[in-house]
Amino acid sequence: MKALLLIDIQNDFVPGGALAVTNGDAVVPLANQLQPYFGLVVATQDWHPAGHGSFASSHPGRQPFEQGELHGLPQTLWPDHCVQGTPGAGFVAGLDQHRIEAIFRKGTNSAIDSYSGFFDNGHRKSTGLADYLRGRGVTAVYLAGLAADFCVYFSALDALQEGFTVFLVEDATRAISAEGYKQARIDLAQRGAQFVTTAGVVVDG
Ligand code: VGL
Ligand code: ZN
Repeated sequence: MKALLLIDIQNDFVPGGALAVTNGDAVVPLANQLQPYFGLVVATQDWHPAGHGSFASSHPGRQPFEQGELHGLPQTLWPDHCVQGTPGAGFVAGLDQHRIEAIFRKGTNSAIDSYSGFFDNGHRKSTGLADYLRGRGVTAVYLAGLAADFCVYFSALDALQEGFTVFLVEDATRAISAEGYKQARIDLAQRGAQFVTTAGVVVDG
């Protein structure tokens, strides 16, 4: 069984949002088009408490996009984004939500960031996503959403490590940094991830 994982298709990651990914809104119609081809659709949601440790605003004198540290782990410092219950944390209005059977929230602990939908960045705590997928008989996951070089990338890495067959629906993602995604793509390919397009999924069923 194959599942579609819709990663962080939230207002703060599309143009007009606090951590807007260039053309991030372009993934929305593709995410909608993909959904009927999957037996299971799951979404992840970046869901930070106010004052989260990944926010530059929590580090006096530091600016967004600088490299910092969070409890011993290297941490990119972000603009405040996806604060629980704010409009920025909501799913993009155009996203078809009626097939989404479960939503896995992450980044809820102020002391650690969580790019992957499976684990926090220190791999200390599971979100339960892998067990949920296995419980539903899923063997292959297709990833779409934002951002290709952060939450999609790290979700794909963990999905591979958890033993799933991993497909990235490449036209249905956008990156924060083109250079960052270039490196991420090489790494994912080396680890056995496969790259497909929305049209390919739709044609092959
Ligand atoms: C993300 C940076 C910080 C993402 C989340 O969804 O890719 N990136 N938080
Ligand atoms: Zn975040």
